[in-house]
Amino acid sequence: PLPRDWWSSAVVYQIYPRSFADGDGDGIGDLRGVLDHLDHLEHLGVDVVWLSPVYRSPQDDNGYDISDYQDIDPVFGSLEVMDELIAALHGRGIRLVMDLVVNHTSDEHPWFEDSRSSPVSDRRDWYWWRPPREGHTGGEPGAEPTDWRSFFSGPAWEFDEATGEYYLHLFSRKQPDLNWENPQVRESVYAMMRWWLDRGVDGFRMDVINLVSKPGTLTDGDCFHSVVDGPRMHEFLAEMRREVFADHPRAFLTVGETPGVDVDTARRYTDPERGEVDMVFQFEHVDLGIGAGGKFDRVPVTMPELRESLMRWQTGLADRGWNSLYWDNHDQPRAVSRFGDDDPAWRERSAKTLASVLHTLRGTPYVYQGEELGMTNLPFATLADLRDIESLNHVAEQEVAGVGFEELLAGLREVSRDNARTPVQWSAAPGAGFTDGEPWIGVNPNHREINAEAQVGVAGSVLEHYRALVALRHEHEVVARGGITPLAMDHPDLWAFGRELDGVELLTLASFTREPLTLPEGLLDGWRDAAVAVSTSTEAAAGVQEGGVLLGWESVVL
Ligand code: ISL
Repeated sequence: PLPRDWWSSAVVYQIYPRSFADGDGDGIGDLRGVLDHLDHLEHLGVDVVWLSPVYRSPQDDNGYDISDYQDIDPVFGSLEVMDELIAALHGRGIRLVMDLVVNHTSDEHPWFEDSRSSPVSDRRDWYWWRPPREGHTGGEPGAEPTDWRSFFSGPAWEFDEATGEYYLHLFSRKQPDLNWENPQVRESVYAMMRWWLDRGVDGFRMDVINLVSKPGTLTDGDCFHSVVDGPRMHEFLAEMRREVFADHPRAFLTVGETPGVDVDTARRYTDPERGEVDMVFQFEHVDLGIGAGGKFDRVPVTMPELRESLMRWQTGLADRGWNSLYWDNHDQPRAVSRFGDDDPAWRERSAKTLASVLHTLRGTPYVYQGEELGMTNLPFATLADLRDIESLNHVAEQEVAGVGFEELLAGLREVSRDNARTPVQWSAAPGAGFTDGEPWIGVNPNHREINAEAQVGVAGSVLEHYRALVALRHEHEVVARGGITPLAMDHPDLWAFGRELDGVELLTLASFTREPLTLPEGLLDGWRDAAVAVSTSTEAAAGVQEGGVLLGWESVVL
């Protein structure tokens, strides 16, 4: 049987199915498309697939709005194809983690339809219904129960004419928030989770799970800070662990998506002795560039700021709890465009170096589809290029405020979630081998150079570098379990750290600049004859070992 903490030596690969591969020619990725590309996953060597939502959904937020948790949306396939996928992955020794979206449902979920039907419905209390603000008429501006703003622009409350009350939606108006105070809600969620475990899935990635415990009374103020890491959060997670996972004969992986979480809270969420979740996705490093005007108002981030943040999480969770490690996902810009250098001269080197750092840190690394190919952001040009509800709502809201699209373009290009959602580039063919039809979102024109076909088995490719790093983790326990020592933390361009386990040591040296850099004195003492575990190139390894120099954007793991 698997040890309970099997995930500490695992690498997880995230599939955003809509953009992964289209198996039926309708221009939208689907489960058949995933089944068609299992060789790619096996070649890469990943242990786990995290599948973004494929449940039945009106697709207002690409499946993060679920109308039936126990069915597959026809756009992606069917329960039969899902069973086929689970079996096929297991046949290759790959586990499957489903996305669990239970902070909210779709407004088209029967639970919400029932809740909405009448103030005395049995399920009225399953969601957050509130009367208009005192002295106001429902539906008029300012009549919302609180002044909260939704994540996707506009008020977090939607007025329902039929019953004269508002419902809460932290995300789109088609994503009403479930009321976790009601034990029936929690029991229904747990029952649904058990149903999926019995079907063979190996765990869950829990969407915005740290927003489910709302405060006792809802009052004016910043919405996010009012609801994040709420009063009953630890209680709910411990209850879920007991009700769903604890007595199960199989071992699972649970990862909570927890925006805004700090190190101390994350330690509590992931402390094995408390029995809550195995690890969380923290947001500090991806929230660094946010300006005073919100997500799309960008401020520059330096490498030392990025390093300080991630290394603080490394040491903060060194003795208790566990880190998940990620550069990007379906909500974030492409890693190489954001943290590396996507100029054609530096793209491959910097993509590989980002991987060298992430995959030799302590924690469970996550690879977002296409990251292993060095895929880049797309320079969106017109409104018609965008698909994401967050971006589109932002543009609409700003337009009302008199801000034109041209002014918003730089921010959108930098951080629109659509950057991560362009189709995976399988080949140089039109449609990038993603689809034979008309893709639902534009293919990046650089698929002619950047694609899987051009990289599989090609020494020095970004893909083969990822493959080497995955293998390193499997072969050397120090990568998975070793302690971590930050090094040269005052260097402006060098990211360095050591790992150690039972006398086996590892040294990661990574350059975050185009210029060659001279390694600080003493750093290589005792390391000059060490074996090269992984490097971005043989020149890079030679430069370090013979000259004490790290070439531009290269990295070496000794
Ligand atoms: O994407 C973000 C920043 O622009 C986050 O605020 C994001 O909305 C937040 O991390 C929650 O994300 C998750 O829940 C959302 C869904 O849209 C995202 O795709 C999902 O990852 C609502 O279900």
